[in-house]
Amino acid sequence: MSTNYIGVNSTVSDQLGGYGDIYDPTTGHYYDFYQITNVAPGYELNISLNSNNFDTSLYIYNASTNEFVGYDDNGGGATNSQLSFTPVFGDQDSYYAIVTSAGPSSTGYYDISVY
Ligand SMILES: [Ca+2]
Repeated sequence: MSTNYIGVNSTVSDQLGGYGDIYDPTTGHYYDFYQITNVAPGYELNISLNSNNFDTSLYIYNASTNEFVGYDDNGGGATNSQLSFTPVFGDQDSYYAIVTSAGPSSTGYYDISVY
C-alpha cells in the first residue's frame, strides 16, 4: 500500500488511476490512501473530495481502531464528496482518507482538501 500524506488546512491535487495507484480487481476500483497529518484531537475536520472526471467516493479510516469513521458519496454537491468527523485524542495520527470512485473502472483528476 503506497500512502500519501495530507496535512490539515491543505489541498492535494492528484490522479486516481495514476502510476502506482492501488487497483482492486474484485471491486474494479482504484484507491488512493492519504494519512492525515497535523491533526488536533477534539477539533472537527472537514474533508472535501472534488473531481470533474469521475463520481467520487470518500472514506475515513481509523487505523488504530481498524474502523471506518466516515463515508460519503455525493455530500459535496453534484457527484462530489464531503464529510466531517472529530478526531479522538490518542488516535490523531491514525486517520486515513481513502479516495475512490462511486462506480468501477473510474479514473481521473481530483482535489482533496482537509480543513
Ligand atoms: Ca460521488
